[in-house]
Amino acid sequence: MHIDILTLFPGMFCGPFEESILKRAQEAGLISLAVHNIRDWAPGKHRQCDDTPYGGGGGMVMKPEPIFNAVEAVLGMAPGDLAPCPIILLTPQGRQFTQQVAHELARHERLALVCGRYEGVDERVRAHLVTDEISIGDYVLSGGELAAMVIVDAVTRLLPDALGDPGATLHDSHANGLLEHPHYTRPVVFRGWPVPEILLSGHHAHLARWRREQSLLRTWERRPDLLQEAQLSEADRAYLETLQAEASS
Ligand code: 9D3
Repeated sequence: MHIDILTLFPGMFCGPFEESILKRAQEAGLISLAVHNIRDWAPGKHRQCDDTPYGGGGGMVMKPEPIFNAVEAVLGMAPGDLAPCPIILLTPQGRQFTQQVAHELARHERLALVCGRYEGVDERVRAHLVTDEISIGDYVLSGGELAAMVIVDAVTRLLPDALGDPGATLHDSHANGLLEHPHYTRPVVFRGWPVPEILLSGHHAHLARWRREQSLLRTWERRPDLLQEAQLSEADRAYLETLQAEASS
């Protein structure tokens, strides 16, 4: 997979792309990331990329020309060409990024991520250049850069072999629609707090049921909304009913 990122702040991407999974995935040739400075395609001596909004009201708006020029050059498009890959604008007005959207994006060979700044981008970028608009959640960021990093991270770890373990993403929270059971490692007693006995017992069937119930308990306590969509067995439903009964007594 190849991801082009277009931004006014290319320096922001240096750290995150050079560590851990993203670093290894690039070294392994699973993914290539190219960060482009939109300012390089801005015309004029001052390479101005923002301007005041028509109609007034404060703040600044990203000019369309540098963004169109940058995207067309990077993707090898002529003006008016059909987009050769998804061209995604990161904006608070986009559809919300979820694990499902990450899976959807991971199916493409190439993506272009356009990072908005200031109050937003000229509407003609939305209307005539981008093919998709994504937000990472309902909070106010300073621009699309951190959102682009979040998307690159979530998509990369879905690429086959990115984690060295083909099954690893199946266990992820949200992959099976429930929160995860608690995890413990050595020492068996830490500051007087022991690891639950069941984890040491070797009863594989009991352990599996315990983990499933811990997972259901956590989800019921913290994210009951997730239970609506989760795949639940009869045993799962029976356990949830005991929780419900305890709570209402
Ligand atoms: C003060 C301006 N805002 C009114 C609430 C509108 C606004 C414009 C631009 C708010 C934030 C931004 C910059 N944010 C992004 O470009 C952005 C973003 C975000 O803020 N939250 C979640 N996902 C994203 S993706 C891009």
